[in-house]
Parts: sequence; C-alpha cells; structure tokens
Amino acid sequence: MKIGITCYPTFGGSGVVATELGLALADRGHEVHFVTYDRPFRLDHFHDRVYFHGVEMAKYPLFEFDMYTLALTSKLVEVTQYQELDILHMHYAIPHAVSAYLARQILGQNIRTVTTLHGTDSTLVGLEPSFLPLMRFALENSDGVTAVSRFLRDKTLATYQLEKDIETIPNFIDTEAYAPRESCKYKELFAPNGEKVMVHTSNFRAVKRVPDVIRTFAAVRAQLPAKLLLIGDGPERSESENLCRDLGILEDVRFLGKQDALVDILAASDLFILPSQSESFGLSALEAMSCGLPVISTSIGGIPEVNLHAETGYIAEIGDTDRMARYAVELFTNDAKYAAFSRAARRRAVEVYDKQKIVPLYEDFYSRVLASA
Ligand code: GMT
Repeated sequence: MKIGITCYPTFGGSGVVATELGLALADRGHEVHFVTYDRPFRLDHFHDRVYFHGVEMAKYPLFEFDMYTLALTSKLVEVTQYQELDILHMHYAIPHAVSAYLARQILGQNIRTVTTLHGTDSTLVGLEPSFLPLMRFALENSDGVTAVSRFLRDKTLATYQLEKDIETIPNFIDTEAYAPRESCKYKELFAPNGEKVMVHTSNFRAVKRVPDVIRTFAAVRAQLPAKLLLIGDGPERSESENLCRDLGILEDVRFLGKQDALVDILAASDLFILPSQSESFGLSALEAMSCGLPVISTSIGGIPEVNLHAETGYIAEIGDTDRMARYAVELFTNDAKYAAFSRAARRRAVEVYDKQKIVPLYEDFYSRVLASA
C-alpha cells in the first residue's frame, strides 16, 4: 500500500506512535509518506520506502493567523496525486482529520482516510464548543476511525454520539529496542550507593501531575535511600524544581530534560511513576514496562488497560501520593515481589503490545477501509 501519515512531529506520544507505525509499515513493504510541518523527531535515519513532505505555510499580510489546516490540505492533495497514495492516516484528529476530509473532497473521493484518536483531541480540544461540531463531522466523515484504548473508544462514541463505530487498536512498542539490560552504564552514575531509582517521563503539563511524582518520591526517600529521575520538559518544570527545593530533596532529584537515551535511562531505573489525571493510554508507562519496570499509576482513562494492579504495578487514586509511596516502598523492600512484577510488566509488553502484533491490525484495518470503498 501507499500510505500518507500526518501527525504532530514534535515530542509527544501521538507523534511517536505515528512515526513508529510508519517505519514499521515501511519495514513490512509499504511505501510511507509523512506529511507534516516538520520532520517527525523519530524519523532520524534513511529508509528506502519512507518519504517526508514538509507543509509550506503561505505568508501574506492579510493572513493574521496561520492557516495550517488549509496548507496541510493542499499538501495532502499534492502528495496523494503525485505519489498515488491509497490511504491517508491522520494521527490526532484536530485539525488533521479536517484537512484529510477536504483533501478527499478535492480529489473526488479518490483516496480513503483514517483518523486515529490519541487522547486530548477527543477528551479536551474536540469538546471546545467552537470545535465540537467540526470534530463530530470530521469523525463521521473519516472512512475509518481508531482509538488507542477501549476507554478512548467508548468515551468518544458516547460523547460525540457517533453513528459510525470506532476500532480499538492499542499503542505498541518495539520490545527488542525497549528491553531489560543486564548491566547499565548509567546505574552507578544515578545511584552511586545502590539507591532505588524512581523515574517519570512526561511533557510536564498540569495533567501529568508532576508535583505528585515529587511528593511520592519525598515520602519514599524518607523511608529508604532513593533517587528520582525526571525526563522531559514543559510548563510545570520550574514549579517542580521549586517544589523539590521547598521539600529539601533537590540533591536526590535529577531533571534530565528531553532525552533521546530513554532506554539507557529506563534501564538504570527501578520503578516508573505515572500519576496523571488524564491519560488515554500512557505510552510512557508501556515503554517502562517493556524495559522491565513495574509501574505505579493512577486509575484514570486507559491506564488500567496497560498497567494491571498488583501484577505489573500498582494503581492508586488521583492525588493519593501516600498510597503511591506505600506501594513503592513495598516493591523496594520485597525483592521477590519486585522481581515478579518486573517480569510481569515485561511479559505484558511482549505478549500484548509488541509492534509485531499491533502493526498488522492497522494493515488489516486499512484493507477493510479500502474494501469498503
Ligand atoms: O493527547 C495528548 O495530550 C497528546 C498526546 C500526545 O501527542 O502525546 O498524548 C496522548 O497520546 C498518547 C499516544 O497515543 C497516549 O499515550 C497518551 O496517553 C495521550 N495523552 C492523554 O490522553 C492526555
């Protein structure tokens, strides 16, 4: 197949999933054309069947606001025509699904469109009164819609009262790249005296509740020697650093910023913490699980579909940092339990979410969408 993929190319789970999907599809013999305003950050090596087409933004004095939706539409039309694409796969509905709809109208139905919902496109942005009718229309008029968790599927169907169905295709992981390691070069650096290492990675937005990570860690550190690694960057970073100062724990917390060496850092860590108040899936938790890290998370959204309570980690209510700390201490002080949880986390990643299992589900979905033309 010849597949066009549009996503947000910067740091963020939806862009990661879209790019990894494109690369995996190319590995399986398809031709993949990324159409976005910038090169997706995971698109960092040459692949014979992968192409990138940058969306050019027209500048004109009257255009006070950017017209990305229209510029993307034009590029989708151009790439579809000249590359003879079969299908356009939009990741994150707003505004991509609208551009795909317009492109298909311009091209006279000569292309099929698929939209994958990732989270806030459905649960937050799409609900804005100014976007809601557009969102509903764009989903109803996509030839196929997928969601990354059952939670997101069910919530979207109920919220937007859709007549069409949504297919659940969960996110996936390359379990060969994200794997436990016997020895790790950073372990001694992060935990020179054998301290337990907690890790969190996010975009430091309010929904991620990074202060809960810090408070949980402070409670753990009060009971045993521990270190905290914080990966990523975003609007709550300064406040988070201030909180560490206020709590007097900054010497045991490392703010690592955005990192490419994620697997190395996860491999040097013992426990992943994800206390989000909104999360349709929790790709960061899956990445950690694939490296053999148990996860302590909230019960929100699609997270419990990924992290199984008392099996691959523990689940607590939003904001219950005392409980999260108790769970962490329990795992850190019971080697047998920790090893069992670590094995279960890795096993779940391999058995349920490996890319070799999930990518064919997209191929099958594309085939069904094309057959329904
Ligand atoms: O929806 C967002 O906030 C952005 C999006 C992203 O681009 O990172 O995150 C969502 O998509 C990820 C990949 O499918 C999921 O793992 C995240 O859980 C989801 N975030 C939220 O639902 C808040």
